[in-house]
Order: sequence, then structure tokens, then C-alpha cells
Amino acid sequence: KTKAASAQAKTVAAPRRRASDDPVESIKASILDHLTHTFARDTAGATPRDWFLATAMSARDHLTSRLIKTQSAHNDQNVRRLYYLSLEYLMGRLLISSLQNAGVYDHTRQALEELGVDWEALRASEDDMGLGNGGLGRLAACFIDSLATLDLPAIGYGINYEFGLFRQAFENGHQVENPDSWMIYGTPWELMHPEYQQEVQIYGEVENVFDDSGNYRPQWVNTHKLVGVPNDIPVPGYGTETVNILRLWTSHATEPLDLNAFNEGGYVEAVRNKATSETISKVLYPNDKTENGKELRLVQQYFFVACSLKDIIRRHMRVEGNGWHNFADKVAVQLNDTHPAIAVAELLRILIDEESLDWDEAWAIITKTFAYTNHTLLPEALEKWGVPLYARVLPRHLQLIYEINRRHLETVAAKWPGDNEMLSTCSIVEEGGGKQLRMAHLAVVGSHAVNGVAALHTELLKKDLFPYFDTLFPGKFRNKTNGITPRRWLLDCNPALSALITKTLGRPDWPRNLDLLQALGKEADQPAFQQEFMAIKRVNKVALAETIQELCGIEVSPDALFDVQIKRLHEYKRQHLNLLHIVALYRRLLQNPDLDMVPRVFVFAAKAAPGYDLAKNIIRAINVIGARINHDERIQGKLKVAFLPNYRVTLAEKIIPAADLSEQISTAGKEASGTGNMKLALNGALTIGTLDGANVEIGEEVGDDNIFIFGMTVEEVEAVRNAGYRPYDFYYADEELRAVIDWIGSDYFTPGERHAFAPLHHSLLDGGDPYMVLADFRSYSDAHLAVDAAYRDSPRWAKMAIMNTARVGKFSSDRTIREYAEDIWNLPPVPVK
Ligand code: GLG
Repeated sequence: KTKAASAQAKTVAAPRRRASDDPVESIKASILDHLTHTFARDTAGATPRDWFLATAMSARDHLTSRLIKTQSAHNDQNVRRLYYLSLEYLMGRLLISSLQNAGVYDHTRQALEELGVDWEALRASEDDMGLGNGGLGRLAACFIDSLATLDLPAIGYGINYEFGLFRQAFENGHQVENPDSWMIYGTPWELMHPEYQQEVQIYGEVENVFDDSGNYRPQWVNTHKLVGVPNDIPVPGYGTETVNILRLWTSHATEPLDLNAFNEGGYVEAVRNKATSETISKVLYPNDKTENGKELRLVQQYFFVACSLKDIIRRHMRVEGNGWHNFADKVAVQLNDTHPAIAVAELLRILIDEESLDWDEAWAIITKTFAYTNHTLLPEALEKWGVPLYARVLPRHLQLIYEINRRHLETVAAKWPGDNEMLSTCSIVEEGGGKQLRMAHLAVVGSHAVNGVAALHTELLKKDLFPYFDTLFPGKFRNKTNGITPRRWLLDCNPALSALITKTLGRPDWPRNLDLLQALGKEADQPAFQQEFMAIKRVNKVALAETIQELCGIEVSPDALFDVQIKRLHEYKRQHLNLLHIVALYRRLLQNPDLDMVPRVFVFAAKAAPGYDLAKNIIRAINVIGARINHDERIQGKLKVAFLPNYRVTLAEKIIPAADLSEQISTAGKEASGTGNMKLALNGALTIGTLDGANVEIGEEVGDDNIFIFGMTVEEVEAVRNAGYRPYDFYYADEELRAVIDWIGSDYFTPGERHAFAPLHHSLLDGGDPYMVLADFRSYSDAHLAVDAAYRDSPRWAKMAIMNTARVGKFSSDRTIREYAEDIWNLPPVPVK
């Protein structure tokens, strides 16, 4: 029961809201109004969730009027818009960011306080909107925040999954997955718009029919119809009037009941179509970097692309004077990875089959409209679809893709006459062993711009992934180094540091201009500032220590060095390299209990794809070995290992402000960019990392003195691989490494259970150590000795931490989005008055 419960116990119903000049009073009235009239609760019986829902609705009221203003400004001026197509948006909670961006955060806090509502309980009752797997989905969420903040007319399109990424729990150290039913208590942020529903078709077959002019025309017939209903989430910019939307599609059947089937006597059969259609937006696929070619996934992709394109065309054509002639002037579409790449063929189908444009006209519109972002070089992540599956689900699109490819290969042949190998390398269709469609090739061919997500990644993209495409299409490939929104990842998640920054800079507008943080560099040597900065870090660590106690039952000291690795569990990210180092430290401590080392708390958080056995084995190994270390009194608490369950945006917001050290230890060349690295550095954590992805650029910004770089470079990795990498060479050459691996391979940590970590052990040795963990181990361990030495010198560490915060302004997603807008989208801002 909240304090309000007793204070307001006699209030049965709040009066209808009255306008008030006092913003706090009017927010109070609005919250009470929603509590009573939207949710039918009285203040006495209201739970924290009721208060959350009422507060969210009150916040939404602030946004909807600005949303309407924004949309009419865009419509009236017939502006050019950017449409961001993404199968994932990892939004997290929306309450604080909505209030902050709408500029009513302080007033709302005060209103709730005056109502006697427990703020912490209220905000804890919001479920994360976890409609994404990892970096790709979170990037989309940061981007739409920046688009609105920069007053850019933009709409994000995606799927309104009923179940987001699974909720993770541990049982005996094993990951178990539970469904994420984030919608069951309602979704206060979503505005449903049945009037904008779209009907789309799928399956069926292609028939050739005579058209009016006596020509054969292919027609897509006997299709299955689906309906997409949009749910809009308002996306407010920070410090501006603009409120854009994120439009997420929910799938429905066209007819709730199949009357034919019903008349034949089967009620269940009759409703089945409805159930099948609704399956499409049911659940997010939980794979971060593998595509398993499942039909439902392809159907999801097509469904959301087809609905979105129809909606885009509807919006364009309803303006008088608009037509196909100016479509590409008004419409820019960004494909977030190849997941929406079918859009290239779908727009072609519309233009040719439905609008009767000729091929060249249609193709010109398409290549002016689309641009594609690549997020990874890992071969297992590059989408390919079997031709037979495509023939069944999207038969007309398959024909069109073949024709796109035929024309594309003519260009290839003209460039490299007689070179058949070049044809098969560049083809959209992969031959041999069951034909497959290479979606990345389709996306490159159908777009005017293709970008990588960090400087190094873009270089490798041009050199290794699409070597001939860069020659074939000069200038098409560009870099757009990723960024993160400083609103969520500093202002909202680290209020104490934010207040210190505002005070020190003497201005509050740094969340809109992150380069202003540079001025903090002048304070980095000042003992008083260092103390304030590190005192905030310590308070954040105390809070995280409480969370660790709560979630893991492990007691940790806030005086220890908090060493964190938080990201999806993937072999290439090398959580197992971190584990080898932990076991090495443990062994050193057992051999010498008086070893002088800075006490460390290793914090992990990561989900593994449910079908990814090695990743799950690594989770189990960290949990089980960690538990043994945590309970070993011989090492006097110098080492603690905490694996926090159910990593998600909300947990990241808790961990990041409390981190001292940020582990970014992927094998060079494998992590396209990384974005957690940026969030941690911004909050004053130092990076221990390889020269991979955006780590390279973080190093350039903060300077060599303020980062711990170790391990092989991309070139060295390649050279070692070409020379024939043998993990056993490193195993035999390094006594400590050998002892550590043997120990993990023994049943020491799992008495009575042999070979518990066999998959991990196998991967490191007989499996060939594909990500070269052993080759980088010694250099990693040495880098940690340098970390230890730096941390002992508190003023030096404080200075390094401050320098990180001061110098990472480049990684604001505002900078990234400005670059996309200027270089790829040609998209001017439209201020809303
Ligand atoms: C990818 C990459 C990350 C990248 C992110 C956003 O693996 O390195 O930072 O996209 O571009 N699929 C991903 O998570």
C-alpha cells in the first residue's frame, strides 16, 4: 500500500480534470483523472502498476498533442521523410525517457511525490519493451530518438511482437527461457489505428494472363490475405516540439471466421485461419546472429515490409500533385540489415504489376529510394533463403529477383568479360547444393548507398564481404560509425553524473550537443572534481551491489574494481576469454593467498540464443565456477563473479553507471561496431579491448593513455590464420594457460558430474579455437596487470575515467544520424512550432 492509499483513502473518484496554470497541479489532476476514468481505480486501492499506467497516460497526453502538430506540419509542407525499416526495436522502458524528452520529468516527479506515490515502485512496474535481440535493435531505438531530437521527419516501421525476447533465468547454472509477455497488463504507449490497417497477400501462385494490350502479364493469384493493424508509439525528441512515431504492425486475419469451413461443420477449423494469421506477429525470433531459414520468419519479414510500403505509398499519394514522378524525392527508406531486403522486390512488384511502369522507370525509383546498413561480417549471420521456400511463399517475388539478377549479371559480365567465376561470386542466386537467395546481394544491388557501422567494419566490408561490388558500384559504400543516445545512456540512467556535468559546464544543453563534454577535460586533474566524479561512481556501485545481492545472492564490496562484460553471449565476443582470466586469477590467489591485487567483482550479463549450445555451456561454466570462487574463503573476498540474469535495457541502465572497467574483447575483425563500449566509456568506465569495431575509434578519441588495448590486430589474426593456427601451440607454451584449461576440463568445479564443460573445452583445443582465445590470452592477462596498477593510483584512474566521459562526444547517435541525413538520406530538418 502506498502512502497515497492512506492519505487519499476517502477519495473515491477524482473530479474530471480542470485546467490549471500550475504545471504540477495540472499533472496531478491528469494522473488522478486517468486513474479514475481510464483505469477505474480509486487512490486507496491503486497498485504501483496502476499508478504507472495512469502516469504513462498522463505523459502520453503531453505527447499526442505535439504528435498531431508534428504530423500536420509534415503533411502541410509535403516534406521528404525517412522511413526506417527494422525487424527489431529494443526500446526498454519508456516512462523516464518520455517524461524527460517531453520536458515534464521534474514536474511529474513532484506531482507523484505530492500524491504520496512511491516512485521507485511505480517505475519498476513498467515492463521492458524488448522487441529486439541486441545491438542492432538497440541501435534502431537510439536512432529514432535522435531523428526526433534533430527534427527530422521520420517514421520507424516494425512488428508489434506479442512476445519480445525471452526472459532468462538460471537453474543450477543453466539458462532457462521463459516467454516475455510484456503486453499482458496493457501497453499504455501504443495508439491503435485500425483505420490505417493494410491488407497484404502471400503464398499463391503466378499465372500468365492476357492484358488489355494483348500482352502476357504475370499475375499473382490464389493468394492468402492478411491484415496488418498499426500500433503507434509516440517518439518525442529531446528539447524540441517534434514527436515522430514508431509504427508497429499487428497481424490479423481478413475474416475472423471462415464461413465455408464453419458451414461444413468445423468451428475450430473456422477459427484456425484467424489463429494462424495472428501467429505472424506473435514472437520475436531470439537469434542474434544466425538465420535458420524458418518459414514463419520469412513471412514476418514480408508481412511487415508489405504493410509498411503500402502505408508509405498511401501517405505519399494522398497529397495532391504527388505521384510516382516525385516518389523518390519524398521517400527515403533505410533497410536495417537485410531483414527487410524483400522491400526491393515488393516495390518492384507494385510498380510493374500494379502500376504498369516499365522496368527502367521502376528500377530508377527503387535504387533512389533504398539504402542498406550492414551490421556484421559473420557468414552465419548473412541471410540466405532457399529458392523452394521462396517459390512457395513469394512466387512472384522470386521471378522478379531472378530478373533483377539477370540484369545485374549483365553489368557484371560487361565489367569483367568472360569471367564466369566473377558471375557466380556476384550473383544474387547462390548455385550448387540447393539454390539460395543472398539477401545481402539483393540489398546492395537495389540500394543507392550501403554502409558499415564503424570505420574498420566498413573497410572490411569493401575488402572482404563485397570486394567486387565496390569496383562495380564506386562510391556506393560509406561508413556511418554507430552512436548511442546520450539521453537514455547518460541523462536518464546516471542522474547524479548528469547533474555534475550540468553544474561543471554551467549549461544544461549538453544532451543535445555531446561535444560540449570536452570541457570536462580541463577538470580531469582537479582533485576536487575527481573526488566528486568518483563519489558518484561509488554511489552507483553501492546501488549495483544491492542489485547483485538481490538477484544473485552474492555480497560484493563497492570498493572492489567492477569489471563488466555485458552483451549477447557469443563465441566471437569471447566471454570465455574473460573466464580463463578469472580462473587464472583464482589459481594465482590459491597459490599465494597474500597476492597483492586490487579486489575485483566480475559482472556478466548475457542471453544466449536458445539453440546455441556452446553459448549456453559458457553461461553454465561462468555460473558454476563463479559460485565456487564466491564461496572460497581462502581468497578473502578478492574475487567475486556475478552473472546477473535476464540482461535487458533496464539492467544495462543499472550496470553501466557503476562500471569501472568495460570488457570489449572480441577477436579483431568480428565485432562490426559494438555500442555498449560507447555507453560504458560515456559513463566513465575504462575500456580493456581489442582493436575491433568502434573500439578503434574510441581509442582515437580518448587517447592511448586512457584505454587498455591488447591482442592481435585484424592483420595479425589473418596472418596467424593463414599460417595455420594451432591452439595447442599456445597451450603447451604457456604453463598457466595450460593449467587453467585443464582445470576447466576436469570435474573439479562440478564434482560428480564429468565433462560438464566439454563443449567449451573442446572449442578451445580440439575444436581449433575458432576465435583465437588462446592466442590472445597472455596479452589480455598482461593488460589486466596494467589495469590493476592504474586502479591503485586513484587520482590517475579518476583522471582516465573523466577523460573517457569528456572525449566520447563523437559517439552521440545525433552525430551518426546527422551524417545519415546529409550523406545518404538528403533529409533536411523540419522544425515544429
Ligand atoms: C550488430 C553488431 C554490432 C553492432 C550492432 C549495431 O554485431 O557490432 O554494434 O549490430 O550496428 N547484430 C548486431 O548486434
